[in-house]
Amino acid sequence: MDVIELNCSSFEFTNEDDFGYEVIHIHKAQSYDSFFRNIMFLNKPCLLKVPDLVNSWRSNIYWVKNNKPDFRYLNDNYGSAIVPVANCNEKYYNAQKKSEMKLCEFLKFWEAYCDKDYPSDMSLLYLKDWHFTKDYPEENVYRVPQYFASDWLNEYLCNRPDPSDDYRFVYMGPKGSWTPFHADVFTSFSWSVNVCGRKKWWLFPPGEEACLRDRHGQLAYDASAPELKDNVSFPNYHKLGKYYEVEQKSGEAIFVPSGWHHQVWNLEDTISINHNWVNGCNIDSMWKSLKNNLAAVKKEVEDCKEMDGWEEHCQVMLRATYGINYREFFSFLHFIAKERLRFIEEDKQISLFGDWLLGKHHAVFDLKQLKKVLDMLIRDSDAKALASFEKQIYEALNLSSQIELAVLKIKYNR
Ligand SMILES: O=C(O)CCC(=O)C(=O)O
Ligand SMILES: [Fe+2]
Repeated sequence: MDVIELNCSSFEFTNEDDFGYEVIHIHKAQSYDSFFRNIMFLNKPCLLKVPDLVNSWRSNIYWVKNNKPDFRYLNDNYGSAIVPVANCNEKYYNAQKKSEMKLCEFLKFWEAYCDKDYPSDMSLLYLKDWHFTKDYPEENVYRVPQYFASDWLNEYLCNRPDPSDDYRFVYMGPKGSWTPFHADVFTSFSWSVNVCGRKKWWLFPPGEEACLRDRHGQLAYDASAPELKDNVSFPNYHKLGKYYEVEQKSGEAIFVPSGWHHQVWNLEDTISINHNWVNGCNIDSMWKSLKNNLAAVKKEVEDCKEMDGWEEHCQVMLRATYGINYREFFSFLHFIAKERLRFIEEDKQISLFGDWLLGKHHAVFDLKQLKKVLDMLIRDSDAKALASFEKQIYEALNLSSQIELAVLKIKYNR
């Protein structure tokens, strides 16, 4: 197995020398270290045209025939799977209407849609967010590229005693299917690789989305809609600054940074693999967004602030609207920190997604980043106000000291 190492652990990462954004194109295999420092840590978008990235993937070998999805293979092997499908022509609140169906039904639609030459008057279905690896753990249809292997979020979710939903997906859709304007869950990163087909991406640097809010503050559903140009409905659209259009071809990978809003179109019949993930480079961003979401919840229910258990109630609402609350966030940090400490102190190796091995320097980086967030959590006034969180604050304090000691030991090689 290959080890993912980060060179010079003593180097303090800063993002002060960040001179703005361009979409970086990588044409050949780059070192993990270089991708980590120059792209992921600086939160810059990137298109990776690494030769042969997908050539050995089973999905590339079996799911594709003559550069098109192999409907027959997919049907024969997974036809009975229940998959989530969006209707790209039907808006439901600010998203596409979603339903579930058997994969064989979706494939039947897709084949007919192609045969009829992609008619505009037919429903346009898009299979998205299929937890394929969870449904078919033995299939091993792709290998997580090393650049994306440091993935705390799925590492945590997949190792829970009750493995809940992960963030590892397969997308399949005909030419013309698309994903509305959005930013990803928890301000996570996302990576996406086209097994076949092509996508067009629009990527908006953090903050630009404010220009795509309507006069009620609602985010645009379609960033390309003509009504955005209407000054009354979208009063800030004229202030929109630079955004990026990227075409991602078959076999190419895209890295979408934290907090970047995006919209995506399939330019051909496309199958892609996609993960959302969080690691030491964007954990602070997840923490900030958790805090912002709690602030929004508190504002919403501030008129009953005097009620008994109001803080607790806000946490329940946070869980319902954002997906996690403080307790779960802490349990996530705790799990990753313990794993890294065991590795450093007891040499218990950590195998990452894609069968990459975590290097010692990387584990030290992870621990330092974890400590920063734990220290913010310990000092956080919302956390302190939460009576039932007292034990977690105490544990966070403990963990933070353990990390400090472990990092010092490594530094002085004891
Ligand atoms: O490929 C798509 O349609 C959407 C993918 C996406 O939003 C993502 O990877 O974050
Ligand atoms: Fe996304």
